[in-house]
Amino acid sequence: MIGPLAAVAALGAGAWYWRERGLRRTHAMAGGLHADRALPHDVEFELYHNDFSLCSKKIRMCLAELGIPYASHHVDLIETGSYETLSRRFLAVNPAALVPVLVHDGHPVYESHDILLYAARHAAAPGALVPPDEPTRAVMQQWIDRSSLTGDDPTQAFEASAGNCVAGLTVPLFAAMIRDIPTRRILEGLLFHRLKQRPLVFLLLKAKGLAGVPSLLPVRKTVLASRRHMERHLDALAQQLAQSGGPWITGAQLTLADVSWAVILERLREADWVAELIVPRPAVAAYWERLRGRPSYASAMDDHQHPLVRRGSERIVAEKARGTSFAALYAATRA
Ligand SMILES: N[C@@H](CCC(=O)N[C@@H](CS)C(=O)NCC(=O)O)C(=O)O
Repeated sequence: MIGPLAAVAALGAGAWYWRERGLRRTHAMAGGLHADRALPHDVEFELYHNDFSLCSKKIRMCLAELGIPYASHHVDLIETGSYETLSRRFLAVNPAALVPVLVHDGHPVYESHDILLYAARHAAAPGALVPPDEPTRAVMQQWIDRSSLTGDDPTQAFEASAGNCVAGLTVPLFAAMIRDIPTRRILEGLLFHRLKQRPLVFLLLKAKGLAGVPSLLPVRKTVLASRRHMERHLDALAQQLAQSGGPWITGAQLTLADVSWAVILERLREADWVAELIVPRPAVAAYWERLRGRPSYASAMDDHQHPLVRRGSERIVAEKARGTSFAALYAATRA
């Protein structure tokens, strides 16, 4: 009797999976406004975002600086609880299953670096966050690009992008946070995520735990390589601040480039890299202090502290204090 029952259950599960897979198909979406897509909306601007997500923080800070009010839709990532990005409801908003998404008058705008420029163009105060002259705008763009999280595999472009390095430097925080997430929720990612490598890494980090991160050789190499390249990006940032005369990246005006770098420095704080990467660079430390003094930083970052991120940061501090190979990973500068 068990045989036929098991066969019926397996058939049912298979049928469910094929149906869901069809309904939850994901694919990459080009950045910018998609005027051809219409979404339900209540107000002019709506933001789909996540408390922890780097790119979401960037857009929250940008909208706060521009004084653009928006309706907020928090969407969970696996790190904050579940793959809500893979739900049918969210895939209708973004078939790429990524946050953030800005919706303007019912039309979605994808890719955070494009959203920044789009939002600045639609701000009530003309010229806010964007320099008036073309050469300075080009410098701003160069620093936005250097801070962007690009490509399906961030580990492929450490040289070009500090945003991608941040993904590598966040690995300890991922490991610390994923401890609180049930395995079955990560498995949902294996079934439906476009990039299976991501849920696989989370499963591995969950199995090994925070203390086990240094024993995962490819992961250790990724952390150390991202750290090495981040040092170079931060040195370049210090140089740029000296060259522009500050207090901001392009000079006297706070721009979209500063908003993009604020979230990188904030993530270094969350993953407890401040002593290793920021403190040794007084110009960067002072720049970060100036950014932290902006009300927009408080509303985009401090007011969105997720309890799982806070707990994850505390676990990293505690593990470093134990002086194990995990502490050595933070102290090491070479693979
Ligand atoms: N290039 C995209 C990257 C967006 C992105 O990777 N978003 C992350 C959060 S920061 C995400 O939604 N991840 C969900 C997942 O990979 O499962 C942008 O700048 O908007």
